[in-house]
Amino acid sequence: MKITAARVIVTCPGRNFVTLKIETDQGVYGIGDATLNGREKAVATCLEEHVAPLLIGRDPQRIEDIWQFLYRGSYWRRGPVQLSAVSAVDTALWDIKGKLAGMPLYQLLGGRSRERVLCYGHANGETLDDTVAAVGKYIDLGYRAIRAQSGIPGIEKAYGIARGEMHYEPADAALPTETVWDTSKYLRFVPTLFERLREEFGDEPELLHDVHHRLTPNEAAQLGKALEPHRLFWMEDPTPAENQDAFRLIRERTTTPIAVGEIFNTIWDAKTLIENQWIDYIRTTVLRAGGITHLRRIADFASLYQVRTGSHGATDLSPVTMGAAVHFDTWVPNFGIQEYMRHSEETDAVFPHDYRFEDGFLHCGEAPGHGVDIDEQLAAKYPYKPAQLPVARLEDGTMWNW
Ligand code: GCO
Ligand code: MG
Repeated sequence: MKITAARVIVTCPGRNFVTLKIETDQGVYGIGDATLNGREKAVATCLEEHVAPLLIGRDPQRIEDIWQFLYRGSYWRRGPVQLSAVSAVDTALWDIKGKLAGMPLYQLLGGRSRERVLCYGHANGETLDDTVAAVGKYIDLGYRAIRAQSGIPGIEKAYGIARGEMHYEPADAALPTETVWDTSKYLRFVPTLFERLREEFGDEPELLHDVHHRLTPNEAAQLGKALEPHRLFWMEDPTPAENQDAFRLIRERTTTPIAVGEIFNTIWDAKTLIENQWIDYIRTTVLRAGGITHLRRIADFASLYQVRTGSHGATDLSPVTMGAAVHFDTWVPNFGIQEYMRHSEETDAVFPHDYRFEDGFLHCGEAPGHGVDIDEQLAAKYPYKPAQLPVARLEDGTMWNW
């Protein structure tokens, strides 16, 4: 059996997506997601110019060997562009294997560990009251776990706040929008938000919050401590994680659970965090961290240290990633939670899929492979539209972490 083509499809049904379609001489094809928000063309070019030619003529059943060939064989290991490309190939190959076997992906991995997959949705609002109302809306929709982000008094554009209803898309302009950040205002405000949410909704709903890399380790420890009475499910990305040792300072000062890893590309980005048990949840995804093949390795390593999975699932990960993720979550023994930011109707139409949300949980389907396809004719109607992520500066103009 041979790979005959590896084609890249770029489409923008409301937001940009890069999709890889691997075709074989037996008519079976597989789909992989290669979307890297704000850097879509870099991955598309990497795939088209450098990776696709390496695949032609290879046996698509040799997933592990192709993974090793692309990772070890590229010499330039790691990095979001290279690993998003490798992930797309790997996801497409697992899709092909599932179709050949006539089995859904979770069966290939070892079968079901659970009946359904707990997921969390995104509630956000310009003000505290708006955010409380948004959380209420998610509870009405059946969500049991909800991430809450709010506008902060005195900060004009806070991370995570949607302009429209339900769909938050940070990549909002061809050139990065400049936002202003103020740590003191943020630290004063956030505990009041969660105090109010517990008052309104009681102990039952799981509440999450994304700090989005804005704090120093000591500030993150202060926030974690202040949030302890409100029992968060997790505090995400409290500080940038290039220096994994920084998390010791947070861990030793607060019991608020910590989740990290949506931008990680390999196990090496998380190794110190996991083996020291400085985090509770690892957020690596099928798309960013080497596909099913490598994500499985990370999850197995994490399980030795009682670290559970909590994969990234923002809208910039296409339904292809979401489909593969729900299969992975259905199997992975040390599953924690799955982020689920619902896609727009236009996006769902371009990517027909059989996973579904019901009653606060996601369910994967039984179709062979990961169960997500692409309607190429429809995709062609939505041409690529340049959009980059914002940047943040302190009030004096200093560049900060967005
Ligand atoms: C999350 C993420 C996203 C990112 C986005 C960047 O937790 O869902 O932080 O909101 O900002 O995926 O492309
Ligand atoms: Mg995040």
